[in-house]
Amino acid sequence: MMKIFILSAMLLLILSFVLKSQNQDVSRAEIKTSAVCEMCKERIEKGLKKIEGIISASLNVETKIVSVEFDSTKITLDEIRKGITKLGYDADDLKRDPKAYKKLPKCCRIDG
Ligand SMILES: [Cu+2]
Repeated sequence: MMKIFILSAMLLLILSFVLKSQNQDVSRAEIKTSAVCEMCKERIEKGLKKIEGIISASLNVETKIVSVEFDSTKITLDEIRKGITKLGYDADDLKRDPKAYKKLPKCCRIDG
């Protein structure tokens, strides 16, 4: 009896895992930001990873491009761009949020 219980519990676990991975639709995107230094990199990467639906974020300081992996069933590319602007940075054609920008350390502001 116990064996059957454990077996069915395991099956259920596997099934839910498979369903979960099927429901996820992983997309990749590259977004141009206005990051200037390592601190910006950290802020953007950490800030993005906190957003639901974003799987990974990696910014290249030299190109200012952040590569994002996200679950497109949970978040859209535009919402990710908006998330970046709320951190105080431009994202492609979207302008940074002025309030968030003001809170950035001086070295992270483009116009000093
Ligand atoms: Cu910076």
